[in-house]
Amino acid sequence: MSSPGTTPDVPAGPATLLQVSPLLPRLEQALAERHRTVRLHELPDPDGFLRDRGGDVVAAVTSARFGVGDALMDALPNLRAIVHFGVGHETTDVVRARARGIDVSTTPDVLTDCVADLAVGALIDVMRRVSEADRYVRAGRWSTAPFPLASRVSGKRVGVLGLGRIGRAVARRLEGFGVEVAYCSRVPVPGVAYRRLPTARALAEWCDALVVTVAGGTGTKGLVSAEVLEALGSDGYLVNVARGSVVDESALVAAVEAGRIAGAALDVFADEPHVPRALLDSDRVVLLPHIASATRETREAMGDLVLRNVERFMAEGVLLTPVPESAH
Ligand code: 8YV
Repeated sequence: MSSPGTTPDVPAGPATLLQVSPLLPRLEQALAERHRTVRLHELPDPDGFLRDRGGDVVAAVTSARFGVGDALMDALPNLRAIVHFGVGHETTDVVRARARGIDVSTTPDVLTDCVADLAVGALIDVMRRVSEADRYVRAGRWSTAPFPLASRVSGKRVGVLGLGRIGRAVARRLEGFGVEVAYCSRVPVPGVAYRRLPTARALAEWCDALVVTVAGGTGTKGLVSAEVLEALGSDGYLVNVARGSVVDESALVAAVEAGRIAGAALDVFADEPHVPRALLDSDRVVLLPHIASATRETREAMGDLVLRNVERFMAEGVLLTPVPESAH
């Protein structure tokens, strides 16, 4: 039972659903209307709530950004489901959760098209210098000199690092540009005709542009290392729509500063929303504020899928789109 004063704004009774982080307003409203929902991040004393009432929580809704960390998981002894808004789940230890009988879901498929659209847009942006050209016109420099030449996209070689749903959607789009695609994945991907290269380094050596679509987490941390960037070379471009952790950001900064790669388009960073000064100062880098899935249509679809996962769990005790065993 709660001790007086610790969680005054949480009504008594079994708390069924814990909202860990801010979500779309429409989703928050639906969760609150349909379930006894406690918004942990809005409580004046979240620790007090967890201490006194953590045992009431059976399901947690969170975002890919916040997940459910180990300490929070430990504070919820009766937790049975973790529902993520987003496809990434590296902020939650899924193996640890499963060992405790907690199932975990994400929002796959519904965001694939928008993330792939943005990856291709970012690739074109950095290679054709679109954002840089926009700044050039706005600065009134067009009348003084023609804009420098950029790099052709059509017909180039693009390496896709991680050929999952999003990587495949990027590759399919690039086929329309007459681009030659190769990939690197832990295991060969069945049913695709693209060439598979054994390492990130081999892929970077082969391609003109490396598009990172691999899942984040400890298994891929620093996968795009100084060595991989070196292999990409001074004519090579990097696009990252996956996670900042996949790229060794200090090595990237050094490579950009020294002109050891031609350019980079980044939607994700090691410590969001902080972007290293050297990247902010470079005209050869396209910087985006983690917006790959951020369209009205996709975010609504992600919200609906979160809700359907919660509904299914509350009604039947199982999740609709659980993280597959092979994904961790
Ligand atoms: C969102 C994402 O920005 O799906 C993911 O893993 O990174 C993005 O779609 C994220 O879910 C918002 O927290």
